[in-house]
Amino acid sequence: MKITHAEVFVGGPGKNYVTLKIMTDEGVYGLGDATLNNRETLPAQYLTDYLIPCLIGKDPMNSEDIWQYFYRGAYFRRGPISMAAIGAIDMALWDIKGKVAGLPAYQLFGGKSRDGAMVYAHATGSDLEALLDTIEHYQSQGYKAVRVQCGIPGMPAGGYGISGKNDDSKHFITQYGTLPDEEIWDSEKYLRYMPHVFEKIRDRFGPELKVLHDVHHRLTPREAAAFGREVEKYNLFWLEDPTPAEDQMALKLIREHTTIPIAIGEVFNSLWDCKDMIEQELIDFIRVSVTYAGGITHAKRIVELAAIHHVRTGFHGAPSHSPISMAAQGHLNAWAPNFGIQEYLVLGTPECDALFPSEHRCEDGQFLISDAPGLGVDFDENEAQRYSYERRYHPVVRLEDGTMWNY
Ligand code: CS2
Ligand code: MG
Repeated sequence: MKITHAEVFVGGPGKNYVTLKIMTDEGVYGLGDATLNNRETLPAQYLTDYLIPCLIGKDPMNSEDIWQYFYRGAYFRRGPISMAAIGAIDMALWDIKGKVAGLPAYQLFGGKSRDGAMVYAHATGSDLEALLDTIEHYQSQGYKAVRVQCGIPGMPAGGYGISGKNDDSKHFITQYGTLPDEEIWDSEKYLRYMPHVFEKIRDRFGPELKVLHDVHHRLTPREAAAFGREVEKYNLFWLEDPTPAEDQMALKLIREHTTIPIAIGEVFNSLWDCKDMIEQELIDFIRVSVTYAGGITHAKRIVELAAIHHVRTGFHGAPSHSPISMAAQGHLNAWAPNFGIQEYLVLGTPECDALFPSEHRCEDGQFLISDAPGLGVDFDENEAQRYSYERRYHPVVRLEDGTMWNY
C-alpha cells in the first residue's frame, strides 16, 4: 500500500480548521487535524511545503517510522507548528490503519477500558449569579463536571475566559478583529474573589459536582501555592495551569504547600515538555492534545509514562480542535487505563456535523465513541468549499499599569 497524494484544507464554520487528507493507491484515505489555534496557516504551510512531498510513495501502515522520519528528520525539532503538522499526519495514518483492519482505532491500542468517557463543559458567568445559572443549565443536561470561570468585580474583562459582555456564548477565546483585543488582569482582585465563588458553588450544588478551574498561567508559584491551600476545602477536581507552563519546577513550590490536584499541559508539544513533572509526580492530570503533541503515536507515549506516576489524562478539548482530533482523543480515552476526564466543547452545530459527519456522540456528560473503522469521522469536501481562512488572534493581557502579562 502506498500514499499517492495528500491535501490540506483550511476553514470551517466559525473556525479555521486545518484538515489533512491522505490518499492511498488502494482508495483508502485518512484524515488528520493540524489546527493550531489562531496560527492556522503555519502548520498548513509546513505540511504542504515540507512534509507532504516526503509522504508520497511511503507505506501508510508504517506510522511509527513515518513519525520518527518527520520528528528526527527535521533537525529543528518540536514546537507547536511542526508537532501539529506531524500530529495531523499521524492521526490520518491511524485512521487508514483502522480502516484497513476494519476496526475502530481504540481496538488497535488494546480495546475499551470503559463505555463512556466523562467530559466537562465550560460554565462561565460575567458575575457569580450568571455563573451559578450556567452551572445549573449544564447539570440539567447531565454533565457531572464543569469548568467554572467567573467575572471578577473591578476587573474590566472579568478574568480569563470572560468576555465582560455578559454573554456566555462570547466567553471564549477566538477574536474576530483584525488585531488582538487587550484584557486587563489583576491577580490580587482575582485571589481575593475566587474562594468566595467556590464557596457559593459548593453551597448551591453540594459535594458531588466535579468543579474544575483554569487559572490560565496567570499566577506566580507563591501565589498559586497560597491560593491552592486556601481553596483546598472546596475539593476542586483540578486547578489548571496555575503558573506559566514552561517552568516545570515551579510546581514544586505549589506541591509543598497544597494537595489541590494540578492539571497542566495544553501548550506542551512533546514528552520532553512534561517528562520531569510527570516523573517527579508534581501534577495529577496531563492536558496535552493529540494535535499539539504530535498525534496519537506521541500522545500515547505521554499517557503511558503518566500511567506509572499516578497522573491521569485530561486532554485539551477547546473548540479550536476539529471533530477529527476530538475523535482521536476519544479513541485514546476509551482505551487509556489512566483516563481522567475530557474537555469537550464541539457542540455539534449542524454546519460542523455536515462538514465532519460521524456517529460519535456526547450524552449525559459522557463521550460515546462509535465503532466505525479508523477514527470514525469523515470530511465533506463539498461542504468545505463554503469556508475559507479568516485571520484571528487570542487576546493579549496587561496589568493595570500596562505591563504585559500571560494570556
Ligand atoms: C483553555 C484553552 O480550554 C482551555 O483550557 O485554556 O481554551 C486555551 O485558551 C485555548 O486553547 C488557546 O488556544
Ligand atoms: Mg486551559
